[in-house]
Amino acid sequence: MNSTVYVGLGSNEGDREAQLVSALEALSRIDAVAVLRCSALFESAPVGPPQPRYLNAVVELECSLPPQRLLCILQQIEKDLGRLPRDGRWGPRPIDLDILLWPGELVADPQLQVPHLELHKRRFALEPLAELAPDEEHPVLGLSVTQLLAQLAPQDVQRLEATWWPETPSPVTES
Ligand code: PH2
Ligand code: MG
Ligand code: MG
Repeated sequence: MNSTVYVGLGSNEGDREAQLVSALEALSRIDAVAVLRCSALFESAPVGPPQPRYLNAVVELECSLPPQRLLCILQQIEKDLGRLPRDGRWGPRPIDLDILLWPGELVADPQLQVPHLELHKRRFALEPLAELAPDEEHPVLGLSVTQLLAQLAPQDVQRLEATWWPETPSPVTES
């Protein structure tokens, strides 16, 4: 069965935009995944320890895999794009791919939580998500993406005019 999934992309090491584009291309090569729409790119101040600024975006996927299988694929793409285990949970990283929201799914396993446990606190994830799914509800908090944003303090998150990134929000066509 196909479901819609929202995945957050982040990069704050190396050529950030090229790595986000490479991650998008890798996702669109997976048979069980189709990239439906992309948010704009956003540049954001790091949340957590001091480190370089991030580029963030959110993509809407259609996916016929269960959450754990999609997680494995995202982790493999991170590895292929040069993410090392030493990059850890909060350090700088060339690429980070997180399942943010999966309408109809709640996952509370040690290695995967959906919705993402920090989603409601992070403007760098909610602002791009709001371009794609403003009315989607957080199944635990019972608030829409727009409502979550409205209750959040300001954070330094700037929407960028895209350069190579697909025009937004629009379908990504595969060649
Ligand atoms: N990701 C983190 C930690 N801090 N800050 C911003 N601005 N963007 C991120 O993607 C991000 C972060 C851990 O995944
Ligand atoms: Mg993350
Ligand atoms: Mg991650």
